[in-house]
Amino acid sequence: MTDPRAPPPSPTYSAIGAAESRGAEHVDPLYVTSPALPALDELLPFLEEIWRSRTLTNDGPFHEKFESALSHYLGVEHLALVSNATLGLLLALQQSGIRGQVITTPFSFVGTSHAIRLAGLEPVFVDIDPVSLNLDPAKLKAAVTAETAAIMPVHCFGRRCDVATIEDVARQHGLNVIYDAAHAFGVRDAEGSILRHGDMSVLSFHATKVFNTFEGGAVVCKTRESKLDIDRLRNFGIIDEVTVKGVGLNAKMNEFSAALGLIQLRHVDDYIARRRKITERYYRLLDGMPGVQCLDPSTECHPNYYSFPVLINPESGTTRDALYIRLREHGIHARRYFYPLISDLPMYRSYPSAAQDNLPIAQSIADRVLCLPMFPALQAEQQRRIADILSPR
Ligand code: T4K
Repeated sequence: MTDPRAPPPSPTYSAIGAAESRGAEHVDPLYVTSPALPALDELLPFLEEIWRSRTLTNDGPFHEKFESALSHYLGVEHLALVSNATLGLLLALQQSGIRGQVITTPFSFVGTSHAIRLAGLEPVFVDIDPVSLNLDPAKLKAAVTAETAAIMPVHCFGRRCDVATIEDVARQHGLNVIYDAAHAFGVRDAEGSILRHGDMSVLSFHATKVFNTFEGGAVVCKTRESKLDIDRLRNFGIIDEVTVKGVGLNAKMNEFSAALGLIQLRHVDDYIARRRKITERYYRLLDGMPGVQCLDPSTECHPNYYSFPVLINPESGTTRDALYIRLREHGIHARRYFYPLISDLPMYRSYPSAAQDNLPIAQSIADRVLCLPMFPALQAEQQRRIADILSPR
């Protein structure tokens, strides 16, 4: 019997194969992102240093320097490097010591809910706001019960959550707040980094992010004590040769990633400035295009231009999936982040909060969203080509 919650038996997937075989020989593929890297020459002295010292991991000298330089760059006091954001989220939940349910968004990368489940907790999905694409504050308030132990909001696409309401709700009910800030590197509001909100915020430095160390991440903590807890838990809970406290795991950043991170910090302002120009060009190119809706630029924050999602509405005269395939026929690999919703995936769809009528806005956004290529090296000519393909035939 067909599962009613499975993503539509996809004409899409077979069509993609056909699209690729038609388009592949004519054009170089253009992906949704392409990692920004420094010149190899800049990295070589750091690699020579690692080869000389033979310290490859476990809190080496580059790790120490990068942790401190990154805290300074981000304007946060307590930060622990980790090997990726998924493990960072898991460690943050472990450190909080909570039991029970964690309110979160279904409109995110699956790693968000996986971390909750891996920590032995239960995700409770709450619908999103149609403008911010983050947790809807009113629905969040209504969803809190005696079982709720924490909130894990996501600053989706680097757009800041309604942090004031989230923290009000958390204070009233004594809940932990752990932000999934995987997309939010360098985003600031009027008072400083948005990573200062909540008990912890977790960044990703994956290849696809604004700031990459191949793989990597960081947990930004409110207090020094919790940072020291994360330091310990990311290294199996080891305190010294004979003492282990808590069931930690291996979530350490290695020396290569830390060295690369130090160099990437020299360039990240330039990467973000380039992303900004690309974003502005997209707004100009897509202005007035029927049915292709750009998101409202965030007015409260200094953004990082991580992603360029558009919503494909009926006035386009076509569907999101048809445009997705049309782009692929021309070698352009836009992505449907985040479709399907996490709540529609097999391991989550039986939770009561995953019911589709509980999440109408998230469902509607997931069906219409398309993330266009966005990375610092994207050329104006490539953007014009994308806009031409998107425009109504
Ligand atoms: N929370 C949120 C909200 C997240 O978005 C993520 C990750 C996490 C938590 C977990 O963070 P980490 O544990 O990863 O630190 C990608 C990334 O793998 C994932 O990190 C990211 N979010 C998610 C949004 O995107 P995929 O499966 O879509 O990636 P993939 O391999 O299809 O890559 C997308 C495109 O990027 C490719 O078409 C080409 C380009 N690319 C990718 C890689 C890996 C490159 O050019 N070079 C590369 O090395 O998940």
